[in-house]
Amino acid sequence: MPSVAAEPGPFVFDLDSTVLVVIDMQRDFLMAGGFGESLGNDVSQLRRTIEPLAALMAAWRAAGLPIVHTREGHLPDLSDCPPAKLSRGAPSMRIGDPGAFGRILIRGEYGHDIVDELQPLDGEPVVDKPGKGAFYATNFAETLDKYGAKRLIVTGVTTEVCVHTTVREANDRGYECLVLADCVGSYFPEFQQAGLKMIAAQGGIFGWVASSPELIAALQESK
Ligand code: TIU
Repeated sequence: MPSVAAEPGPFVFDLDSTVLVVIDMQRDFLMAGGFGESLGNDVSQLRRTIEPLAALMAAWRAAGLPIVHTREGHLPDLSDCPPAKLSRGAPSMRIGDPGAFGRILIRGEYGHDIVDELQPLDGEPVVDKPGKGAFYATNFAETLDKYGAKRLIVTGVTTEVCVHTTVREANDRGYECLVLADCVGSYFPEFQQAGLKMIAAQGGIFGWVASSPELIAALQESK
């Protein structure tokens, strides 16, 4: 079985039971002038993940392996958005308000969709989620079951928010998660660092951490 050099030790995976998960690589979070930047965030911290992630997705697809994408967002009538989430943030920057790329984090709007560089291929599932974690109020678990998934390669944004929530949820459900440091991003460098450390600490309390070139190398060796 392929093995990836990782913290806290090698991550060994099976090509038949491992899914690449790409979390919330949406224009609202990543594009200059979008929602993320309007909140005062530095989107370059997230955008550095696009290139390595595109390379990893190409290698993963070339190996014939499955990718599942997620998007955070809400129905146009906001009926799936808890009032406590909706009332967060300054007026004019709230979910559902008009933003540079359509209504912020609303399904069907341009800004809610995935950046051009990482668009899903036909047939790759896209799981729409109202929360930070991919399991809550979605068909993510059923989607993973269809692929017989036991292990997840976790990528996307943001490290300490949707990536962490999903990894924690997955860990409790029995999945082994490998998080790729160069393919996850946070607006806050200190959260990126601490978020990655928290995953692999204590013997891998939530999972493993490696970089995408190491995973791509392991894939190529397994051919
Ligand atoms: N996808 C995700 O992480 N949603 C967020 O709202 N992240 C922030 O860091 N704000």
